[in-house]
Amino acid sequence: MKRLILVSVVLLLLLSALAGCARKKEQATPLPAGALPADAMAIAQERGLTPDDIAAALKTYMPSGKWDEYYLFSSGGHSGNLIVIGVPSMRILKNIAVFTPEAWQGYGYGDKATEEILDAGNVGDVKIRMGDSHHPALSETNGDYDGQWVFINDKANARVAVIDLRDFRTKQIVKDPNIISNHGSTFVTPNTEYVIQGTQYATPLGWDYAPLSEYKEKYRGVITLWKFDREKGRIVPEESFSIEVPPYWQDLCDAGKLASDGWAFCNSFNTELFTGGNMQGNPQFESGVSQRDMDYLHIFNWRKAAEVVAAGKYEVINGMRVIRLPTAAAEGILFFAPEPKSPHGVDVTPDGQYVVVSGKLDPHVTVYSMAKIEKAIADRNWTLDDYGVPVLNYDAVMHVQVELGLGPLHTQFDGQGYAYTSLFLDSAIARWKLGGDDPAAWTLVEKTPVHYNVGHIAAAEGDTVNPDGKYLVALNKWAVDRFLPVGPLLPQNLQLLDISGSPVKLIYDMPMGIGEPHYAQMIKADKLKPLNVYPQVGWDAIEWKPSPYATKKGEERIERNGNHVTIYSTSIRSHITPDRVELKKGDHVTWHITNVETAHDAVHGFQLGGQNISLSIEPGATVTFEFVASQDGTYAYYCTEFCSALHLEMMGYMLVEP
Ligand code: CUK
Ligand code: CUA
Repeated sequence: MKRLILVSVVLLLLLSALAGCARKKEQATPLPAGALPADAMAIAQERGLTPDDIAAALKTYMPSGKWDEYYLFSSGGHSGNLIVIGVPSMRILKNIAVFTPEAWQGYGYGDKATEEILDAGNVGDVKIRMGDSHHPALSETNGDYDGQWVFINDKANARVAVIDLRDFRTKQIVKDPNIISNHGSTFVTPNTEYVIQGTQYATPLGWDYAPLSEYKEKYRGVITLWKFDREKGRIVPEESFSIEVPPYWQDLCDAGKLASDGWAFCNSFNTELFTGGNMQGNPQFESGVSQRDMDYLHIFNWRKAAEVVAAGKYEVINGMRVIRLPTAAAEGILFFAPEPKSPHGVDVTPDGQYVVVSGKLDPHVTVYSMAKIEKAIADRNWTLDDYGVPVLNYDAVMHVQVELGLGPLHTQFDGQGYAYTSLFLDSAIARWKLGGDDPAAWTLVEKTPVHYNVGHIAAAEGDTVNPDGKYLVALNKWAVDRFLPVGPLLPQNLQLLDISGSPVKLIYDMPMGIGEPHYAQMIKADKLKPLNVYPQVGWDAIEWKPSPYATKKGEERIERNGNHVTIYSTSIRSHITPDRVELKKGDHVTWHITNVETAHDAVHGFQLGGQNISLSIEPGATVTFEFVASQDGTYAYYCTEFCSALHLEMMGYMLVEP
């Protein structure tokens, strides 16, 4: 009970810290005379800019036509998408539709291929058209981003999506058949062999019904290793597998690399096995799951797990191969290490030697040594938890704790031996030194205020074996007073920090009026080679091959077979052919449109009023949609991209005869 009261007090403190998050206006230092050419000086003086403001402007201003140095791929949170931003200018370049339909990209508004992608993520017979995207993961080769693919999870429905960076389009959504929410997702193994995904809220496998009184016996989590086939550019569910884990509410995960290659790590935060009941006289969830001093860092050997699956030691549950919990414990696949309660982020250092765990309720980060973990495993220096999983001796595996400040959440790295940790309650970024063998050498260096209540941070290639340093983006949860007011729902505030020197400098505020970003990853722009137009006219962008429905100019036609009508169309500046389509009420229509253009940016859109159809037909692409002409009448369809001076004329009539 005492502990519960303590927890409630801590939580109250958290809340008051949130409400009062520091909002001091910095004092402006005047610009020394002669610091700038006279005309620039006049602007700076008129706008009241400080030398720091001017330096920040010079670092982030991107002259017209110049390209940014990095791409930032930011989750769009509950907007269910993935947002592409240029760094350092912080200009939004694209909002890639992933889990949510998006009309401009023609995603989920008739385009058959995109409807099929979305439908693959349906839950039973419920069409899911939303998502809570959290963690993008760029594909890696030898632990470094390779710029080919990016993956992202949907926490709300336990799904993972594959996005192709040749054309920045979503190509696949997979649904985990055994869990209903994920969070430790997505993280790739160093050569993108697997995309890692962990459960968040435990349920019986397959989210079958079982009363909460049977939580301990029946509820479970899984860690799923989705096999990625680079050749096909697809996750292959038949080659994927899950590892059953106790219902401890797994949180974030990270893959090992170099010294920890073959391993992966996930936090957990409900080893209490608490199940709520705030109307039945039980404590609130936030107290109930925070009673024990320690939760468990999950340490698992995915390479060994793959061998165990190959040896046939699994059960197929709802179509997925699952290594059951006793097998995982017995085969040396799964270990726990105690970690200070209610941890959030877990991040592996660039050399793979250390695992950094941040606890929301602990001002320290706790650093584990991979060498010590391996030694403790070899020495069998463990006790068993209630499920028979070895719990390694904390003192044997914990390397050092570094006190950083209030509410540490997530950690990134630069190439200079520094780590950066977001401090949610302090609204600051801590820069601290990775010390190596000597625990005394791990020290806090400086703290930089951000605005406000920072969640994830993303440094340039900051979670790879080879971080770039240079820039760091703070993805802040609260914006409060930073921007012009827009009503009670405020934009997200992404802040850019220059981490190339000391002290760290805040150089840009970027309001983003889309969803809530969680994690983001930043990749050097020259690693990406997106194409300008599809490889040939009549291209199927999802299957990545010529479309069987490609239509050449002059070969447009309408074919009727009973009440099935098939239309083969083309679009080119400034007409759609055919521009007259005559149907009968009840006709089943299959309509293919090929954009026969090969010019860069010569995109034609297509919207058909009254039918909920919106397509994007990019240069060279063939797109198909189907509908039933269930209502007679006269309809207009037209191009939605202002593609030429005669764009408004790019239309057609569809007549549906009663
Ligand atoms: S979580 Cu959102 S701030 Cu989903 Cu990675 Cu930590
Ligand atoms: Cu094509 Cu407007």
